[in-house]
Amino acid sequence: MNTRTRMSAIVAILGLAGSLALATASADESRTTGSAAQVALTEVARAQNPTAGAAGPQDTVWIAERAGTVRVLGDDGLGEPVLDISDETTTDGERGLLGLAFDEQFAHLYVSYTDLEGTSTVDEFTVQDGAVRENTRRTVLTQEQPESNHNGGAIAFGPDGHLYIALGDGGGGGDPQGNGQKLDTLLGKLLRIDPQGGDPYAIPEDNPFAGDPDARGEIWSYGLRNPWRFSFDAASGDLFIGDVGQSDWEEIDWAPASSPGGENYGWSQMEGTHPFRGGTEPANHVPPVHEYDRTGLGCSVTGGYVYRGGAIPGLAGQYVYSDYCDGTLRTLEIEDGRVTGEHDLGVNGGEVVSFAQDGDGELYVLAIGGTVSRVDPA
Ligand SMILES: [Ca+2]
Repeated sequence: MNTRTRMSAIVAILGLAGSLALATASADESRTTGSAAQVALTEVARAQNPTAGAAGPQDTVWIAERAGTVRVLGDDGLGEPVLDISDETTTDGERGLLGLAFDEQFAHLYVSYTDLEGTSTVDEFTVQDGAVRENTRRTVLTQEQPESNHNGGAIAFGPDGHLYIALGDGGGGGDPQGNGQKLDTLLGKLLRIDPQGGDPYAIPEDNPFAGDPDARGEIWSYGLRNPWRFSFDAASGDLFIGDVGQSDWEEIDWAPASSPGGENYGWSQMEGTHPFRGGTEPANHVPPVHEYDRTGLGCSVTGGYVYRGGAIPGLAGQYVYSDYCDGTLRTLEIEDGRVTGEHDLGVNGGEVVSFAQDGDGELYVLAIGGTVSRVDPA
């Protein structure tokens, strides 16, 4: 199987192919300052279609597998499943177990998945002594999905202690319902809720649309197409969102930790910095801090993390990301919301679908084909 055929097969497996066109070519780096950090990828485990990972209790890393299992990374790879919801999800389209997160004290585990009807679901479990208590399960939030693609699915706690949930525009291609710009739907949004503050959750009073009768109070920011992966800088608290493009532009969105929320990232009036299908740029459009086209660097951005580990000093403070179709690890240097440097780390993680960050700030690269690799110094 040649590379292109193999890539096409893999894209079909994840179901991203509908809106994607694979491209081969090389593109010049437009801005490169200094030299890239010297890194190597060390395979630390094999997983069954890993989709997400999170730092867990007692310095562990927990890995979510697409079909519905969660396993803990140990010295000899992944252990036996510590949670199994495989009879409650499917892997058609872009569905499956798509995200997991712990709260700050590792008191609760949250999982994000599509249920048997394709409905995006976030469930909560109590964690005691490092173990999931399955009889404590509670559904926190659900959102029906009109199509099987663009589910988003990433979840993470922010530095403010609230749970952020990324939801795609509902799918179908081109945002046919215009959900990205509608404030009366959770689709095409990044949400912010307090899962412990109410039943099933509370809306923080300082959310940008809390109390607005014409908007959903859960919305933190909007105008997103498929915010597949997002993260907070563990040092600064700044927010980074990798928003997968429709057909031309992959983008990374950014907001400072001091943001009051309400950012409009433009979709589906805009794709990156470009009007989409005759769209008009919203007056409050927050353009991406970085975008790239489909002429060589890939076709589906995979958002990562700002590196805050100690093993690779040359990588400190850089935002590490990749692309599902390209697999190359790349970094951005960002100052005050502006990209001041771009680097190609010269290593390839395969079909990179996700990154994970452990309690020490070290990064892991997850490829849908099954490898879990740690980013090490070369
Ligand atoms: Ca955008």
